[in-house]
Amino acid sequence: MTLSTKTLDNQLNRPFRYYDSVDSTNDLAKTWLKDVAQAGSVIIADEQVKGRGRKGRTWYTPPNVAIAMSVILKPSPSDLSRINIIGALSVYDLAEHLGCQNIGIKWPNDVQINGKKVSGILPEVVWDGDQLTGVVLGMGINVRNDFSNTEIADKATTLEIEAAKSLDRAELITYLLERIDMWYDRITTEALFITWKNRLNMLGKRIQVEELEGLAVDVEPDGTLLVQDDFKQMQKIIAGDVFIINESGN
Ligand code: BT5
Repeated sequence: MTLSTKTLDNQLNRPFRYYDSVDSTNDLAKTWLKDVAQAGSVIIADEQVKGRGRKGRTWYTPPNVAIAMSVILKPSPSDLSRINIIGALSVYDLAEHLGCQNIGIKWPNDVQINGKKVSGILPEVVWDGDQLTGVVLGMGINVRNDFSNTEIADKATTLEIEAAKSLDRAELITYLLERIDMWYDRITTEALFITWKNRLNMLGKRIQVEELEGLAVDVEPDGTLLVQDDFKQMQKIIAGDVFIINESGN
């Protein structure tokens, strides 16, 4: 079924704005947040023409095949580092619910299935001076994209491929928002952190993160990654791109 305001209206019990095509749902959500949107409000688009990843990278959202959405949240400043985690856990839950196998979270925010990326998360924080206005949790999920003949053909996958069935995006969005609400209610809990930690797919492996190579040893409750370098020094990594070098950690 195609996405539309009508199909979503029947399913979503929250303020939402749906668009056929946007530059980036995160940009619209930030504007709505500054106009005093209620927490839990969501922007959804069928297509993004300037979808963003981290560090100015492109996130592909062609029409009819994916989910692009940005959820407006108003956490306390001390919980900001957990918004990313809530996004990744909710997509993981969705993939599990659909019967996908071999799901993992690659630190900090990629949800992978069978080692390929199915979703990316981009939280963006909005401040008014030193006051936190809120945060926009941007989520991109591949549902039935065709990546053949693209440069990410061997790195990206979709929920329809991995679940081996056709899927209705409005139903997926409804389920995802339920999971986001559930985890958001538990934002300060140990359970949220432990579940995320257990779902990470690179702990115990030799990784490269930015300039550093070493053993991915652990994560801290604020999401920081601990990597033991080759001089046996523990390095704390707050942000970066992880590449798994060796499954055994040696
Ligand atoms: C991310 O960045 O993974 C965060 C993506 C967030 C997208 C959502 S969609 C709704 C909201 N509105 C936005 O404008 N953004 C958010 P990063 O870790 O930097 O990964 C980007 C890289 O993933 C790109 O450089 C490509 O290599 C790859 N990529 C791009 N599109 C992809 C896709 N659809 N599926 C898998 N990989 C993709």
